[in-house]
Amino acid sequence: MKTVFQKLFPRAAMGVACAAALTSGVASADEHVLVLLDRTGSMQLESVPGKTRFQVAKERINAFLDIVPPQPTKYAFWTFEGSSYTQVYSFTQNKTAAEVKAAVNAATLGGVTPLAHSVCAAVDALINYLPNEFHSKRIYMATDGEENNTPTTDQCYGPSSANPYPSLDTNSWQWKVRNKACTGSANAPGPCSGGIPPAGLTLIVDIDHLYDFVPFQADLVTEDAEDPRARSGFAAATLANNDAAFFGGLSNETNGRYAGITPSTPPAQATPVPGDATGDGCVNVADRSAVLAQYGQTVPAGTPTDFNRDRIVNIYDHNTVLQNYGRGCTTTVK
Ligand SMILES: [Ca+2]
Ligand SMILES: [Ca+2]
Repeated sequence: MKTVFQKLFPRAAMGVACAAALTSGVASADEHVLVLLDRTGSMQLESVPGKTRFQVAKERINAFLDIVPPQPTKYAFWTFEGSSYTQVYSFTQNKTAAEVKAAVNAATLGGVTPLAHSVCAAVDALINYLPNEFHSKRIYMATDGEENNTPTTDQCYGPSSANPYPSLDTNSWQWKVRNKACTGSANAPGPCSGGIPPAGLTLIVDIDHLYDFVPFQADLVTEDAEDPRARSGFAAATLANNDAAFFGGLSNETNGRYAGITPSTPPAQATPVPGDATGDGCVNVADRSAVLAQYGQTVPAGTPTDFNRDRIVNIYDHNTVLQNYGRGCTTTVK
């Protein structure tokens, strides 16, 4: 278990600790979640049929904010485009999930993509917010990738890695972002489990990646090598697939959740309803049964029944089903 909270409370004691907190009203450690929304121009491209990448990203963030969190949560909400990021809300503003949702829904599209710059600044914001207390820390980024505008003076500026994750080129932007998220320093490789000084904080990175998946077809590229359009198509596909490998790897290393959403992703999974563990777009008895079947279990990141992403299926996930019961269903099953 990687979060500070979970380090403090060993797995066997977790149920007891949660139960004690519920009955006594004693506050446990908080979770600090920085939501980072890509609002660059390419987010206007179509994702699943009838919805832009931007719309899908917004709906997914909305769904995340509708789950029942496992502990008190403080939110920050940033967007990025152009030359930098915008701090729409900082942690110290103490905004509610509903206020963050409203701001997410009001976000508009802009220009180019300072992705590395924004992620690394977000890591700093999380490290520096209440640095001497024990809290879980999470970045939740929705993006279509394609980093192209981090300032050359930035801590995480670098060329794109020629080699895909995990063999990232030293000093590439991907290498620096990965190091930053894991060790707190862009130029310091090290295990994500080592903890970021001074408190030994570990950071979770969740990424929703909205892109077009293009299968890797070496034969086709060789035959069409004379066609500039084929080459550029191949380059774009390589870029998207390398982004997918990097984002997936970074999420995995930090015990976060990666979701790749392409135009062929089933709509109910592209824009999930909170509480829908079965992925059919409807919250009903089947979802409750799915949660109960894994109740009390520690599960891998991304497990559908673990709505609040703390890698434990318990009362909070069950409450997420109950609070959203009937949502998305054409016929209500009680
Ligand atoms: Ca369902
Ligand atoms: Ca959970």
